[in-house]
Amino acid sequence: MTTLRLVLGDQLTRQLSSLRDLDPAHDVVLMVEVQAEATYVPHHQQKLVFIFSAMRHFAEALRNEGLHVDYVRLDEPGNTGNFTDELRRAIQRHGIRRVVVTEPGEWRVWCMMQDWSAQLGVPVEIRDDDRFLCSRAEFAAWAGVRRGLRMEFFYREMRRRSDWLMKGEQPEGGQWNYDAENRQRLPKHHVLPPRLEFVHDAITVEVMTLVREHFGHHFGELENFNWAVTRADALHALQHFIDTCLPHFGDYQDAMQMDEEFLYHSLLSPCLNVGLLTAREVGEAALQAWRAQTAPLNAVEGFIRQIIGWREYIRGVYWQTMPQYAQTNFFNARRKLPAFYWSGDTDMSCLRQCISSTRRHAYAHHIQRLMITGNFALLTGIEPRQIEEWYLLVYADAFEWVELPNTHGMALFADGGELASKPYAASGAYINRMSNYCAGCAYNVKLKVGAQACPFNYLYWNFLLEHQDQLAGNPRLAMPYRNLAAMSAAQRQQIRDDARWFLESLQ
Ligand code: FAD
Ligand code: DLZ
Ligand code: SF4
Repeated sequence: MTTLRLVLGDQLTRQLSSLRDLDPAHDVVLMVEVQAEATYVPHHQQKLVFIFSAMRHFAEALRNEGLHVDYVRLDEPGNTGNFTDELRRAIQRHGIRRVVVTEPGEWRVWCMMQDWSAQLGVPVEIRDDDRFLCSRAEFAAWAGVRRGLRMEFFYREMRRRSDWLMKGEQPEGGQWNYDAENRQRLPKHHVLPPRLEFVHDAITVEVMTLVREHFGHHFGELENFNWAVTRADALHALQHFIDTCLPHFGDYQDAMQMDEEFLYHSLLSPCLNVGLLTAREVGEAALQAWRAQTAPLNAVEGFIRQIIGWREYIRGVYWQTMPQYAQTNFFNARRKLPAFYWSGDTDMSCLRQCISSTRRHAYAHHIQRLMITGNFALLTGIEPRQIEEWYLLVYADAFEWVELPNTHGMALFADGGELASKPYAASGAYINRMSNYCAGCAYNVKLKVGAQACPFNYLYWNFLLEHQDQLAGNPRLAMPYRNLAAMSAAQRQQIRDDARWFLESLQ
């Protein structure tokens, strides 16, 4: 019996559950480039090149193994442009009796898959995606009756389960978390390692031409495309990170620096999210560096917490709470996304830096996403749906399972505290502490109000004033609310006036 095994663009792993029991003599692997996936949000041009090039390379690797791969290119005559119709055509082409697929990363596609069996007239088996260390069912069992799903407790559970950085029942070094050591600003004149460079082979060059032709109007620049698109390149990127960046990853994890987009970050999220690397091998490589004493504990723990803590937890929250999760809007935020999120054309140096990195590389690191573009959207009350779409389309690593909880829950607190115990709201003082952006800014970070004052300053206090009813009872915000209470009525009025003037000027 011929089985069709559909592999999606973010499932490029040879050990994928849907490929596991593949019969090379009879089965067909189907991969399709479809217009619907390229445009459900208008993805950054680099993200499209990354996904299509990685898909084509993966198909080639499967063929080299002797497997029968049916690959439908975007511009192939007859391509219907969506998963369901491409499956229907393939079922007819190959006389298929059964379809096997691995569960997708987005609720939207999950809903589509539920109808496939009925629509296509053949059984469709949907398998767990066991590239994750915690399955959806395991996360649901952990979440159980807990009211707030806190990452720290989930993370400890994952440390115990994986036995990573454990000494019996206790965490290695005596602490679960070394975050306090991981908040250093980059020293003056510090020399950073250059980004690893990848050569564009014929497949990537061909895909770049295709993307320019069909999606040249999408956000972002293609010139600096430099993502790993093969398994070999991804392994090279991993080794480069372990050798060159991991030793300082912890120290400068939260730092930001003018014209330095990458610092000591791994840049591995696109590879992890499409399957060119697995979370297990990435975590084990970091552990190995710690055992070999080439990276310190604060760096390795910090990195492992991102991989088996945040990444798995975010995915768990997504599947545990969708589709209702995306509908919440705790602060009733309604503002339109400002035009400079697309152009980078703003006098605020911090936002200009992060948005230009996003345009140039389809990348910004975590603190830029959370404390600059995310913080600004939170303080100015941008409608969650609009800023979520922005995050989903601008980054090479963006898939809804990971983008949505990070944006909706962590950056915007739109879930009212399901994920974070308080909003990640911050004034210019935080940005000035963690970066040198303010030195090149038209505004003055030291001024709290007035035309020259840093907008993050009055917007921060205005945010707390506006949402006093919802937030004043939060024990983690007791200190800023005490500071607010100590201000005179005139000071508070000036904050409100400056914020109103600024918000009006945004439109
Ligand atoms: P590093 O700093 O080197 O971290 C190592 C790895 O840890 C990352 O590759 C990633 O796989 C994982 N990781 C770290 N933090 C998180 C996190 N909060 N959630 C999940 N995984 C994490 N990450 C995405 O992969 N896709 C997204 O669409 C995405 N959207 C985000 C939106 C917002 C508003 C915020 C605040 C964060 C978002 N993140 C997203 C998380 C994080 O910013 C990126 O994973 C990280 O910047 C990727 O760069 P890196 O590989 O250099 O990460
Ligand atoms: C993101 C994406 C894009 C742009 N294009 C394709 C595609 O043409 N074919 C494909 O199989 N997958 C693509 N993807 C990834 C899917 O959108 C992804 O599988 C879903 O986001 C669900 O995880
Ligand atoms: Fe950003 Fe304010 Fe600093 Fe300017 S002064 S870079 S707006 S934090």
